[in-house]
Amino acid sequence: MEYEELTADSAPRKRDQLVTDGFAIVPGILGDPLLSELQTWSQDVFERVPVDPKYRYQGSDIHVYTEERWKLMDRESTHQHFGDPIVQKLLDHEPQLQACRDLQLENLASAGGGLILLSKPAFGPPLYWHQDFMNWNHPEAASPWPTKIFLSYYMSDTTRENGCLRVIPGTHRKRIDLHDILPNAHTPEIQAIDDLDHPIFMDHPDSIDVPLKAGDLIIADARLLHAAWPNQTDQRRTLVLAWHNVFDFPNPPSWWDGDVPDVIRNYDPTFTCEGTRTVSHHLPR
Ligand SMILES: O=C(O)CCC(=O)C(=O)O
Ligand SMILES: [Fe+2]
Repeated sequence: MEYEELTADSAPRKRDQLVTDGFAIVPGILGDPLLSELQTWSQDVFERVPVDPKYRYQGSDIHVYTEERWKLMDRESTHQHFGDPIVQKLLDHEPQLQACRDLQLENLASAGGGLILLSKPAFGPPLYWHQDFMNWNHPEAASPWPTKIFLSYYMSDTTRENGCLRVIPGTHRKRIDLHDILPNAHTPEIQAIDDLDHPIFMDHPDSIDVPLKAGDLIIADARLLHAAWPNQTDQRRTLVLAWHNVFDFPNPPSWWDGDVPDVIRNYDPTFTCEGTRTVSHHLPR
């Protein structure tokens, strides 16, 4: 599939697609030499790291931080958590910064100063349907614009055959039946499911495949339902994902011309709640 380049015409359309569908794609943002460097580096990391069976559906769950953040964290490096200068390089990658400016993603900031390496090994299983939002009891969950997004790149071209991403457009703002049967993402409960015919892996009628070229930027709202097909090839399929905060909640984007829900207009900044991955009344049917 070919995706549209970012131009003065397409930028506002893509920005609106992120709002409406919950994701947007900007092709060709990560090229050489940084793409090759990330490919070689990530291969190297995976040669050193054994796959923990509990991450068999995600493939891996390796958190790599900027050196600055890693120093502040003051932890021992492990196979799963460490610092590396390549993280800052990616966060500062000018074409990515430019694309985000073009999409008017204001107040964009790395959440936690890191990236996550997710790798489906050769012949790896599918990834279950899930959403990654962690603050469903907060008025932020009802926001018509995104507040938490991932910026991701696949290290190889992806197709249904090697386990490309799948999404159900619009589910970041609308509850569907599938929400009712999903255990919380990346918890022991969902990791314990062994049956690949379980509905968490279903071929949902509203889902679409998102095949990408290596280095295409995909931006998605943390609330969006997504999954990945199994990898039926003998080549590893790796993803580099970085969580970001965006916009200055409760303030809408400068370009917002839609409604602002009452829960956000009347937001009390002293409000606090426990984080949760379980969807709430903030996600209406
Ligand atoms: O493997 C992928 O394509 C997506 C990974 C993902 O969404 C996750 O691990 O939360
Ligand atoms: Fe995810």
